[in-house]
Amino acid sequence: MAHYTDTIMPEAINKHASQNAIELEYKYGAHNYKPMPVVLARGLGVHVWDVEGKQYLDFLSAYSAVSQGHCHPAIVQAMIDQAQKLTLTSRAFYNDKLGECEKYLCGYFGYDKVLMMNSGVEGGETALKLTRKWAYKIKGIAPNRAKTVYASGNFWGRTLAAISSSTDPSSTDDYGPFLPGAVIIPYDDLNALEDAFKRDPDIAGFMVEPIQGEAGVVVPKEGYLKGVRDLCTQYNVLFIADEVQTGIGRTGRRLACDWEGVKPDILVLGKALSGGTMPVSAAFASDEIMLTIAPGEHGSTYGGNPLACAVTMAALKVVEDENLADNAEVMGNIFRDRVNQLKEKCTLIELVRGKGLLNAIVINDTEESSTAMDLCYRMMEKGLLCKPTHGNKIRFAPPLVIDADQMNHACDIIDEVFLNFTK
Ligand code: IF1
Repeated sequence: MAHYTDTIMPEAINKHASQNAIELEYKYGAHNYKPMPVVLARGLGVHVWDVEGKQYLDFLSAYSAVSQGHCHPAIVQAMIDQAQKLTLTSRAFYNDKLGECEKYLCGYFGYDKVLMMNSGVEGGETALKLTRKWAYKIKGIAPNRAKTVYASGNFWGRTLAAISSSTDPSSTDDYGPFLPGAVIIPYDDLNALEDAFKRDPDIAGFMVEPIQGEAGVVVPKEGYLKGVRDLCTQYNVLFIADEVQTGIGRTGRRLACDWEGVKPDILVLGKALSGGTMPVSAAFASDEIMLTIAPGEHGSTYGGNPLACAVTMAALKVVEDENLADNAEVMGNIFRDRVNQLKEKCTLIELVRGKGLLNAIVINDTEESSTAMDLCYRMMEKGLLCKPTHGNKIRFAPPLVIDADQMNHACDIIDEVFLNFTK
């Protein structure tokens, strides 16, 4: 049996407190991540501070979970208030927060019902289980025959069901056997989608990200989502929108699907649903779909707990009260304009793409090159935190509360690093 040496110890950084924290994680924690060598201790708004007190602009936002800004006072206060009353009852009993939150969520996103879970992947699993129930009880597909279509390059989490639909070896290697029933087609390809529907009457759902995040902020052609909606309607297949990363204002609209005015049959949300305070996810659907799951057939200990409900309502109220979707659109335009200006002077940049404040710069180098990571290290030294996604793409996703001065300051750092970059 090969004994794999662990990842090497991150390069020593000449700061004792940070190094101590890194060494503790290295010694006592699984090596399932390779973080950038910065140890964060505080966050507020768009800023975070490391243990030595250095300030950074956070342009990752915990992968779009901290959209309302770090430690938003209204969300934290809601958490404190509820935490001193009642945090968890399980669903064995009712509580005074879940119904209020469910009504708020259904009114906010326009669905009959919602099923609250915890992590984003649990939201996706809920959507997949609803699709199967609907397949057998409503569409009439033969037992254990239902299939769901996914787009290559998708990422909806790390559970075995999620990686069973993955096309990324780093998600799937050495984790088999996989769950059957996943059909993979190319992203942003309506002909491939219709061919799959025509070919296989056992297809019950199509789960898709309106913009593929992990794949490198891949924005589909205008009309793709409308085409998905129409084909799913025509072939009686559930359109499942995974908006865990694109939802809740991130792309400049309440939901990324709103850019094309389409309504998915099942909507999956997570991340910013709680404003980056605790794991909260949710699957939304019509009564016809949602009521295919009977009591005792799905759930989780913490799903819809009173603390999560209080935080979720506060977090969404912030998105509305502070017009964060509109701000994301305006600030995102500043970002892409500035990077396109930089592109005229810098051969490192192949292109910049995204919507709202979900953007990526594609670096003019191979996927295997270290250029994107090297640039991120330099930006980190200058006080801007971001990280590559898949090789040569750097994702830039700040909290949606960012203002024009902060955005231009971040772009000044990007300019300085890119224009002075040498290998
Ligand atoms: C990690 C990626 C991003 C997601 C979409 C569902 C989930 C995610 C569209 C599951 C989660 C996170 C997972 C996190 C890093 C981050 C990520 F790089 F992994 F792929 F954002 F792109 N749908 N994405 O993006 O939500 O269960 O994590 O709450 O695993 O390191 P979760």
